[in-house]
Amino acid sequence: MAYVISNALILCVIRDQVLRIRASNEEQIQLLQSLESLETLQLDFWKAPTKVDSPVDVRVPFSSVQSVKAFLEHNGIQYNIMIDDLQTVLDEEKEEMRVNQRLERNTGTFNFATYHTLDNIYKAIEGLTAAYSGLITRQQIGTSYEGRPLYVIKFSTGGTNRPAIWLDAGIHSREWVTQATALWTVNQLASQYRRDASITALLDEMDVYVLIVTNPDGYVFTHSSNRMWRKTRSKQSGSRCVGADPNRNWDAGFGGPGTSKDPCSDLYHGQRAESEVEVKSVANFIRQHGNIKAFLTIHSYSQYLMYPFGYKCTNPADKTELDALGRSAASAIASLYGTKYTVGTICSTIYQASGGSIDWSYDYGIKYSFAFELRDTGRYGFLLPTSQIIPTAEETWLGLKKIFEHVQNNPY
Ligand code: BHK
Ligand code: ZN
Repeated sequence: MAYVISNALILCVIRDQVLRIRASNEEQIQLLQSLESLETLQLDFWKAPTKVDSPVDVRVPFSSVQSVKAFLEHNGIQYNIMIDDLQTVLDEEKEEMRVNQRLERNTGTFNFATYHTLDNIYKAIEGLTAAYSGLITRQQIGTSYEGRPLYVIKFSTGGTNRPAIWLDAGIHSREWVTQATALWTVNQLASQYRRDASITALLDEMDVYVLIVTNPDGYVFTHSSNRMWRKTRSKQSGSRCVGADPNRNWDAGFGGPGTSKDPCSDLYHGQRAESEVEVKSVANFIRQHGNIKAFLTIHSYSQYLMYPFGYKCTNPADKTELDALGRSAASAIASLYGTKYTVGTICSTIYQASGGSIDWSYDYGIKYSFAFELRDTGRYGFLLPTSQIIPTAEETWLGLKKIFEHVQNNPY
């Protein structure tokens, strides 16, 4: 009998959990930060502890669950269990993908409503370029650390080096709804030319560049080995740990607050600005192009629409305009399914974070620099169910269109 009981116990307790923690004062924030720096606990902060009252989501490995809960309770820090059994959610995601992919094979059509491997995303890109050959072309802007092509899709109806909009997704590999949304967006943009008046007007004047998988090595790794991988996969000399945070690797306050010099950290800034080839390839592309008017980057999760700065907590010169535009995009997003976004600077919305892409693009002179954080607010976090891919892409599209229209109507 005891044997059966211990078996059942093993069955129900061997699982990682995601806790949502609410610090109610500065002292508790400090306590959480000290927890974060204890490497033996192997905590994975999905949202970092920085502000009183803004929830902190942390993945706790099974081996640390008891001690972390005891620590929180001992210090009177409030928490609740966001994901009781992470493995179950991962298994469900795998099963959803399996069912969706079978559907795809049977119908012979690409399914935008599921998550795909890198190979299949790249095949879809080929398919789209063939289907819309007069409108879109595929351009390789570089090669990832492990040797994979970085493909940008270019929308152009003519002209040379027209003013252009940049859109990237998947710089953090585990944010799967972002690559899926960007792929849906490419298809939508292509199919709306000569259908939707504002998209037609946009593409008659401007080009659009979309990088769907900014961090392909990380993306492959999330499929093969560790679904929760965020960084690149570059080797770090003198460390057994791999990868740098590509959104801490840009030349904007490099190495400042909100970064780590520890290669084992998820916030590791890398050896130097643009040390990550994926970052350098995009930065080179933007510099060489010379006529980019908007720089939009897509992350998940939290439902934020943010503008600079993150490396400092001062407002950008264009704050009034960016804030108004951000709010109008957020209300467009909410108009479809009621999804509520918070709009503001990176520093005021999330936390101080240095070396991020939109700070670099803004300081480089690209006024319309925004970062999206798509659904949700933490129920599933990075593991957003496939049933939410299309609704997320649809509502995001409305926000993107507001920004596109404003950029087109406000040349500078
Ligand atoms: C976004 C843009 C610029 C600076 C910070 C952020 C927040 C982002 C990050 O890099 O820490 C949060 C995140 O990955 C979850 O998408
Ligand atoms: Zn991210």
